[in-house]
Amino acid sequence: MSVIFKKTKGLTDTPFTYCPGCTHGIIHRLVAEVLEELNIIDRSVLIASVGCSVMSYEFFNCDAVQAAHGRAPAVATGVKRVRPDSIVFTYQGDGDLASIGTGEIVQAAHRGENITVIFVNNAIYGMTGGQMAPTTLPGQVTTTSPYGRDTHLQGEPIRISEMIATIPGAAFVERVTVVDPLTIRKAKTAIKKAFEVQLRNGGFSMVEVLSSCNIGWGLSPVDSLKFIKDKMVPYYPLGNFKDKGVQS
Ligand SMILES: Cc1ncc(C[n+]2csc(CCOP(=O)(O)OP(=O)(O)O)c2C)c(N)n1
Repeated sequence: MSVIFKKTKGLTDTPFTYCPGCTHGIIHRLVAEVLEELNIIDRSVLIASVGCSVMSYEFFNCDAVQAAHGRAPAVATGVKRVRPDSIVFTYQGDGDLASIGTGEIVQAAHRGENITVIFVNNAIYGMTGGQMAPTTLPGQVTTTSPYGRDTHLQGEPIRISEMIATIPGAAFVERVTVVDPLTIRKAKTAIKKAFEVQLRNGGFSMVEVLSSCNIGWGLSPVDSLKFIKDKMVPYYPLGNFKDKGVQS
């Protein structure tokens, strides 16, 4: 019997620690498949961040470094500069990248670091109990905004992709999601392009993935995907925000 689907070599056999229904697992698989298809597993270095994906160094079948909260782009900079033949990517949540690590991501993009950033935006701090993040939607209830995010007090959520796309050093910036087969395919295409930019020494590349946190949001897995489509996408439109075309 011919094999039509098998697990990618880009992942180890370690079971994921993610909650059932969370889309981190889908994003992991897409990244791992891209590493395999580009034949770069052996020279890839993951910079794991802090958050639900803190254990991702156990899941990707490549070398990895664990960075302090928000500091993954700085660690990635060091690894890439010391070992320029490596393919270096960070995997960061929105609490990590858009809050404590805002300075790191902006400066890394400004320097045009030849790294790839996978930015997983689930609109809250998932691991620590569902607190409000800079990306929490207006009116969204979290454990630290029980009456909903008040934009007069807490400001509007940060649209990271749009902001990073304005930076000259950013070569490729795209926002995707993983709520159905079509969006999953598009997400994989964007992730592949981002790695291809790095392979061609094109500079900074980032893919933002709108992701679910059904436990933190207090929704079922199915309703969480609906929440992404109905609530997140209108505020965080999907699409490409920057493409210098170096990968084609
Ligand atoms: C310097 C520092 N401050 C705070 C924390 C606590 N902390 C751990 S995970 C986390 C939030 C992570 O949220 P996010 O990046 O959105 O990832 P998610 O868990 O939602 O995937 C925080 C604040 C920490 N580990 N280190």
